[in-house]
Amino acid sequence: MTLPLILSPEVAEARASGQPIVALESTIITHGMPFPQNVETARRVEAEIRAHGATPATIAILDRHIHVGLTEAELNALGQARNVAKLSRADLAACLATGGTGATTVAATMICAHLAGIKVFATGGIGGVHRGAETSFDISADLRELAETPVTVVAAGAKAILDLPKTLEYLETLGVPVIAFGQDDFPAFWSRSSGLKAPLRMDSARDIAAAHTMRARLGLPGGQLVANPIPVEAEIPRAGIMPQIEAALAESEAQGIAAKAVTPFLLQRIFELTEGRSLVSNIALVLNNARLGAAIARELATDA
Ligand code: PSU
Ligand code: MN
Repeated sequence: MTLPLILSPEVAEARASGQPIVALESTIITHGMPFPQNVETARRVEAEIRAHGATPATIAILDRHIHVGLTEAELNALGQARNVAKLSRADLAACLATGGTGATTVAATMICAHLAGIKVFATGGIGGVHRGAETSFDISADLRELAETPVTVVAAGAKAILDLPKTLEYLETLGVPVIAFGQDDFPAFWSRSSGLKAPLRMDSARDIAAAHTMRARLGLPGGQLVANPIPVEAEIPRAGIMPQIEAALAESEAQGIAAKAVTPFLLQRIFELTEGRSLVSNIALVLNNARLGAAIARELATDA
């Protein structure tokens, strides 16, 4: 049985010659940002990774195959398509088996990146423990994936739409290293600080790569979460975004939004309530994560 995996020519070449590769998810394109900024950002992120010495590999499910590296046309079509499934660990195989178009979340992108031999993945934010999880049980499958699949994920922390203390507790329970980059605090996506200390801090891509390799040497499953704070000039401080976050959460609850729909609903409402400012910050932090992802991938390629 061969894997239903299609590497783009660029990714295939990079892999064959051991060059650094950075995986990218597609849910951020289909469910995380509006068109046309989603496609523009996806292209800019890819360009940023190339400019920093690595090959980008955007991952999506098209026509019964895991595509690792998308063409211009595929990216463009995905960015405008409707009814694209948001795929996590639970629905990845079903989508491949039945022929739907699917965008990969952090969890599904980690699985596909690992199947393609890619060790580093850059994105915006990860899913986490939702507020009220003690009654809803809404905990993103991204967290368990970090405990299982050996991919280092660079994100700007997690959004304050989530319960951040519970998210950190849960990651600790699962044995996932949470590494703040260049500061002590765990960042909160649009804001550089969540007000919480991160369990670990590292100040160089080299250290992050060495820790990734050491986990494998010790036979520990799973990856690492690198929490990279948004650049200062793009930050929306916590007090500046909390009112919109609270308003979006209240609407989500009043409308009975549940399960997979929660995160996309909140992102869209916060975009509207901040009159687009949240999106400007979101784009800046993804580019910043792409640069750090490329640097980590370069270190890992040197080690190999
Ligand atoms: N956070 C963002 N943008 C996103 C997501 C999270 O700022 O696009 C997406 C990612 O794909 C993440 C997913 O893996 O939402 C988490 O969804 P859920 O909470 O349903 O697990
Ligand atoms: Mn959920």
